[in-house]
Amino acid sequence: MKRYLLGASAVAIAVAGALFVLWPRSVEAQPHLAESGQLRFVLTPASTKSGVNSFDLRITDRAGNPAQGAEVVVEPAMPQMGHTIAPITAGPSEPGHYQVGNVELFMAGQWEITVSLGAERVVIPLLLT
Ligand SMILES: [Cu+2]
Repeated sequence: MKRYLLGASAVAIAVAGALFVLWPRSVEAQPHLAESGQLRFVLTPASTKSGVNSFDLRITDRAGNPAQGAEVVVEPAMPQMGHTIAPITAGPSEPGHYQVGNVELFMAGQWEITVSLGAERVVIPLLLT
C-alpha cells in the first residue's frame, strides 16, 4: 500500500511537471529592434496573435535622442503570400514616441512591418500565431 502511494505521487509529480512545461502560455509581445542608417527603431506590438493589433514605436537617433519627424509610416506586408495592407501614418504622442492603432494583421504567419520616418526605413519581422 505504501509503495502504491509512492508510485501514485511520483506519477502526479510527473504529470504536473509535464503540464507546467507543455501548458500553452500567451506569448509576451517582445520589443523588436531595428536600425537604419541614422535611427534606431523599437517596435512593440500589443499582441502576437493575428487580428487587430497596435504598435508602440520608439524612434531615437544613434545617440539615444528622440527622433525628429512629423509622421511615421507603417506598412505591414506578408511578402511570401503577396499580401500588403494600406500604409498607416501616425504623428508623435511625444518626441520620438508613436502609437499606431488599428493595424489589421488578419492572418497568422510571418509578417514584415516596414517603418519609415522621413528617408529612414527599416523592415521588422513579426511572427503571429
Ligand atoms: Cu497571408
